Amino acid sequence: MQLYLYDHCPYCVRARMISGKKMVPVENIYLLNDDEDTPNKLIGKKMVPILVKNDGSAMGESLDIVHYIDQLTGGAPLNTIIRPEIEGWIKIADTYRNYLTLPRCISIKLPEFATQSAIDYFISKKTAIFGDFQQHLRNSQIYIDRLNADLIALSPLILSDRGVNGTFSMEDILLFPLLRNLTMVKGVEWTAPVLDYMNSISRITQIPLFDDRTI
Ligand SMILES: N[C@@H](CCC(=O)N[C@@H](CS)C(=O)NCC(=O)O)C(=O)O
Repeated sequence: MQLYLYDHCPYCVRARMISGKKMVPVENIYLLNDDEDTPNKLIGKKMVPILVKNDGSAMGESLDIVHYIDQLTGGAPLNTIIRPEIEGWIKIADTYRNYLTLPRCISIKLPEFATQSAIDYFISKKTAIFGDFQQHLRNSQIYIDRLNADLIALSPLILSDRGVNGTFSMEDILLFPLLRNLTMVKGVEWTAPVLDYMNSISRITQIPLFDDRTI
């Protein structure tokens, strides 16, 4: 199977997590961000992740892909219970995380931004939705302070470094991709429980963090 994706895309990380954890062989194909033709041809819209199954059919929507790969392997399906505290934490982080990650992800040598036209496409599209990147970079400390406080609040919700609710579950599929993206941000004060959790899930799912290239 092939997974069409961008490295900075948290929805794509969901799909990578389940294939990594369940050791289902999937070939990652990184698209340039301005490649509209490939996704349009596969699923009729410009969106990733896209899984091309062994029978050649294409599937979009990250959670559909997670469920598909999960059931392929047999065994116990992922626990899909999401604690309201985790849902609430994600909702709060969603209000500012893009202001930190969108202006940075174009500068850390990701495959989807290998050309200037891919970078320009992304800046133009995301600026229209989220506002000016330079402004967000200037305001970074405001969002980093918020994140630091939120990481302290998240720490007691992490019950194990094998999975935020004790074992690998849907909570990890929703939470880890957001945290992973935030590892590209310099100056974040990661608490020990969150850091242990991220390093462990990174190992289990074979998805590297961005902590070697913070800006
Ligand atoms: N509901 C979709 C959302 C996927 C999504 O928003 N993907 C973004 C990348 S993070 C995308 O492809 N956006 C179109 C674009 O970047 O042009 C899912 O869960 O798979």
